[in-house]
Formats: sequence, structure tokens, C-alpha cells
Amino acid sequence: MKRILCMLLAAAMLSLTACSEQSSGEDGAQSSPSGEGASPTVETEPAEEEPARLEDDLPDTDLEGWTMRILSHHDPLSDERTIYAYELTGETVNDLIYNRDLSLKKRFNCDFELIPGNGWATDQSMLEASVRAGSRDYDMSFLLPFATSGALITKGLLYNMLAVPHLNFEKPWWHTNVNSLYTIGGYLPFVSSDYLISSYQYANALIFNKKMAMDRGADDIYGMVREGTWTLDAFERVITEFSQDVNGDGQYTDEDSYGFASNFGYHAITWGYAIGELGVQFVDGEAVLGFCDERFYSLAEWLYGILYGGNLTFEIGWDKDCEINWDTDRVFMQAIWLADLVKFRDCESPYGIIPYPKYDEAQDGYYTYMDARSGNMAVPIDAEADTVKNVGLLMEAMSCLNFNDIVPEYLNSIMNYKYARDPESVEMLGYISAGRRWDIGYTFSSVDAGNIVWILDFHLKSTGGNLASKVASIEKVNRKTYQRILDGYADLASREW
Ligand SMILES: [Ca+2]
Repeated sequence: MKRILCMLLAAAMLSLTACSEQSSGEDGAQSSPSGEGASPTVETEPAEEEPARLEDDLPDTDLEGWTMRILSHHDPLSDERTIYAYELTGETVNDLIYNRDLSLKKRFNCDFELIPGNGWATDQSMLEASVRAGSRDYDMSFLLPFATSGALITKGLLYNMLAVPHLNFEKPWWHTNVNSLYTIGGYLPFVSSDYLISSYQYANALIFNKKMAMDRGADDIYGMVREGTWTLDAFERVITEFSQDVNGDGQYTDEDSYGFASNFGYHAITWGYAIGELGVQFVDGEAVLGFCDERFYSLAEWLYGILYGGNLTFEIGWDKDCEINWDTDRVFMQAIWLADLVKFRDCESPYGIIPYPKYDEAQDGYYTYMDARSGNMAVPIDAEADTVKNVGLLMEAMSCLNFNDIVPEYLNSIMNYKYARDPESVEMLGYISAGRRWDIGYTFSSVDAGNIVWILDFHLKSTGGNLASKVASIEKVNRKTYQRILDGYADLASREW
């Protein structure tokens, strides 16, 4: 039964990974997740037929004791634990990763060494130092390209992943939509697959307090999501009734009650993606900016009202947990990364997981964006041919094992199953997964007041929600910035691979 549930979860999450078109805002995410995968039947005993495992179809290979040295992102909030386990700890996902690597060591006669960075972008400076010195200190990397705003491209630090043997993008563990998005002119600097649990952990989503919803007779939010009526207006309506000056002191502080809690930076920029836009797209060799049309400006005015207008929203600090404890039942809805849900596992007040709302009912689906911390896998540009081949072999094998065993277990682990089974949250994960967007603009930006991707963070408050003139003042420099990255791409694509 557990495995059946895992497969349902995986199907829900993977429903769009294989088929979305990320470069277009027109027809990417569907308005509903794939039917069978997202309609959980956990209360019914299904026919006990184990789903077939998909094989990696890799050749028998003896790597003769070769050690793959993995350079990994590592900062206080996210690190190598998404891909690597140092020892058995009793924690399910950790131990699955540990045993996965153990089986690969035996199968291919190889070993792994994890070399962590130490801070936001030290991993990338370590990689750059190795490339400059020609010392080949690493064989593979798990980095956050976002952390150096395109320097991985403009400095030419990464091998062309399209030229790495053994990677088979036809297999369902590859996030082919993501890999297509970052392929320009026949060059692909990095890839994403189920090897990165982070590619699920850092999807932006919302949770709501089911106890508060029941006590107050709130609208049927799941029903609205399902029917396509979960819109900005509906969101505003359901959160408004929960804000209250609980202690009656005339101030709104962490002692009061709110309809919504969110970080006003990295979570808040999700709203631009939720209405179906992308920060930047590369079209026919040119950088085309999003977030600069009437629809976006209208969203910004609305969001100003939500975040700053009427004590509706409690602000969560940067990289901090919400100061209002979930179990006090004083926050009705909260912006999260899926990675945060492990912290809610022991909460008494049950939560339901839902996607961000649509702009209006006419919008074709629910969208969200993937935070930088989802990261990417890559190979240093100066890797020798044998190294490239070995890394390709192990990346493919690891991705396959994660697809079969680890991602389903991870998804199961974030469900709020301690007190109440909630098959509807499984269904909602399908909508969230289907609407995941990766954005070239975001990936190659930094947290910067002059970057269009971050405009809701830096300028919403100071402009009172009227962003049009601010956008106009930064458009030109943004086009230039992204054009420089496109030029870097062109240089790399022109090399022999
Ligand atoms: Ca108060």
C-alpha cells in the first residue's frame, strides 16, 4: 500500500515534468494534473500489483576504483543533504541516499567524495579557481547558478551537457523541460533530474490551516482550485476575515491574527509567476523581458494591498521561520517552499497544501516558480574525456534510482499524515508540480534592486504598488545584462564539443 501511495504521489508530481513547455507562457502547465496520477484512492485496497521499476539500461562498467569528486553548494539553509549522505542516521531519505550510493559503488566499482562549499557562492569560486589553475579538483558539481548571476556562462566554466555520454533525456527521471529551457544554440550548461530532490523541495506553494477553516466555515478552497475559481479575488476574500487585533492594543504584531504570512522577498516574487509570466525569455537571440505589462502592473497594485494595505499579512523575515507558531491558529494561510513542510510534520493543527491562485478564471492553469536552491548538476569545462563519460554514467544511474525509490519516499514524507490523512493534498501537489516554472531571468539574476525579476521585492512598497515607471527606468539595463549572457552562450556553443 505504501508503495502504491508513493507512486501516486510521484505521478502527481511528475505529471508535467515530462511534458511542459517552459519557454512559453501560453500552454505550459495544464489546468489540472494528470487524472489517474492525481486521483488518490488511498482508502481502497487496489489490486496488489507492484508498478514495474524502470531500468537505466546502462552498460556493465568497471570504473576500477575511480572516485567521483562532487563539489556541492553548502550554506546554512540548503546544502549537500539533498544529494549526499555521509552515514546512516535512521532518517528515511538520508538512508535511502546512503544505500543508493552503496549499491552504485558495488555495481560500478567506484567511490564518491563530497566537497562542500561554505557560503552562498564559494562553491562557484572554488570551481573557477580549479578551472583557472587547470588543477581539475572536481568531477561534477551541484551548484546554484543563480548565486553568481550568469558568471558560470560568461566565464565559461561548464562543460556542454549535451555532449556527456550516457545521459538519456528520453528517460522520465530527467526534467527535460528544464534542460530544454537552458539549451541555447546547442549548448546546455547544466541539467536537472530526480537526482536533485531539491527540484521538488524548492517549489513555492501555500498551506492553509484546516482547523481555522473548519472553525470559521471558510470557503471550500480545494473545490475552488479544482474548479479553476481559485483566483486573486478568491484569495483576498478568504484571507481577509482572519486578520484580527487579538490583544486589542491597536497594533498588529506577532501576538495577533492574520489571513496570510509570507516572506516579502523570495516568496512574494512568486506572484509574478503565479499569474503566468516569466522574468526573461530568450527569443531568436534576444532577451525579452516579462513583468512589464498592464496585467503585471495590476497584480502589483493588488499585491501592495495584500502585503502593505490592511494588516492582512504577517511578514516572515529573510531565511527565517514564521514567528507566529502554526499551532496557535493565528495564521490562516502561509507561503512556503515544499522543503519547509518537514518542520510542520509534528504540528497539531492540520494543514492543507494548495497552489498560488490564478490571476483570473480565464488563466489556463496554476503556476509557481522554483527557488534558486533547487540548483543544477554540471561538469567542469576542462574535465577529461574519461571523466565526462564516468560522470554521465553515474548521473544517469543515480537519477534512475532516485526516480524509482527516493523521490516517491520524499514526497510521502512531506504529507501531513500524523493526525489526518489528506488525499486532497496529494491532488493539490499535482497542480503545484504541473505549474512549476524555471525562469532564465531568475536563474541568471542576483538579488538586485535593478533587476526586473526582483521588482516586487525591492520596489513594491516604495512605489505604493505602481511599478510601471520603475520598470521603464530599468528595462534597458536589464536587456543589456541578459544580452551579455546570451553572448556568453554563443561563445560556448561555437566551441567543438
Ligand atoms: Ca495587537
